Amino acid sequence: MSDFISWVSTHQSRFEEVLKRLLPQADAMPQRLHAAMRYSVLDGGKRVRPLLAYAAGELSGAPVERVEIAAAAVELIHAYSLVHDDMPCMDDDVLRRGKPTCHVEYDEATALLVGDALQSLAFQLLSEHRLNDDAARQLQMVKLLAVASGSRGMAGGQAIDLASVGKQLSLPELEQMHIHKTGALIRAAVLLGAQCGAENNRGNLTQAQLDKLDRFGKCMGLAFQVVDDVLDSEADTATLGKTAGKDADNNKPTYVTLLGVAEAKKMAAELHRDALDALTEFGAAARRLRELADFIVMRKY
Ligand code: GRG
Repeated sequence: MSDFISWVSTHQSRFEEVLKRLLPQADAMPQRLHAAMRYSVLDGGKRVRPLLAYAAGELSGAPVERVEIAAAAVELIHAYSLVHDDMPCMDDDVLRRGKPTCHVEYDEATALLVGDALQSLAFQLLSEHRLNDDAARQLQMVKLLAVASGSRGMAGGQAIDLASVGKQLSLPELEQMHIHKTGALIRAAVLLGAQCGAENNRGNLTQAQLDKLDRFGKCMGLAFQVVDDVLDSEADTATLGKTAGKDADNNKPTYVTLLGVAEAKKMAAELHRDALDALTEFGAAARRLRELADFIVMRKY
């Protein structure tokens, strides 16, 4: 097994335990809601955002126990967005992470509450654990995730997405949609991981360095979506663990419908290169972030 694959699998397993510990237990009242929350979050997903947070934390020298709280907050927001996105009022999908979607396994009202409760839990985690020695910096981190998930971030991107069905978008318009819908949370994962300050403050990066990481996150957020569009058009449902070809079926504009597969792949490669350029000054300390960038553009699911 390559060193990177082993790093990924160690961190995925470790993170699963973190989530199991942080989520409410299924036998605690209200049991059905808690069971549905655990069903929607545990045992599935690539955990790309938490892995990016771990890698950014390694780069900044942040204590891993702090990084994984921030990573969990981001993953809970991501999980909530998937649960809501799959509901009949949005994408109306029956399969997610290779199993029935939350509203199919439980019911629509429960799925709505699962999303609400996961979002609240994310902010509870960010506020009840010490993530940075500097309280003002920690408050900025809470704000960062709030903006990334709200109407100027992921939820706003989703609103643009819903409004764009059946419309012809220009490339800049499509880019704006995805920078918000998918990119904002990926960027937040990188920045939050990096800002979990070490007890001895070694973890504090300069603003210029954080800007470089932000550039990396922005490029990889968009690259992730371009690759997602290519996979949606090329891969099968069994490999993806979610319904393939959904965007075309729903008459949604994508990088593939706008540019064609070959140009979309070229665009992903350019974004990948720009992302790696942003890491140049970090040298060997950014090794895991580079490897994750390679994984994101080369992934098959
Ligand atoms: C409902 C507020 C709200 C937002 C929904 C994330 C999202 C916004 C919609 C999901 C639809 C979608 C297919 C988005 C494209 C990119 C994406 C986020 C894919 C899923 O993320 P992965 O591949 O999933 O990281 P896993 O299951 O591996 O965690």
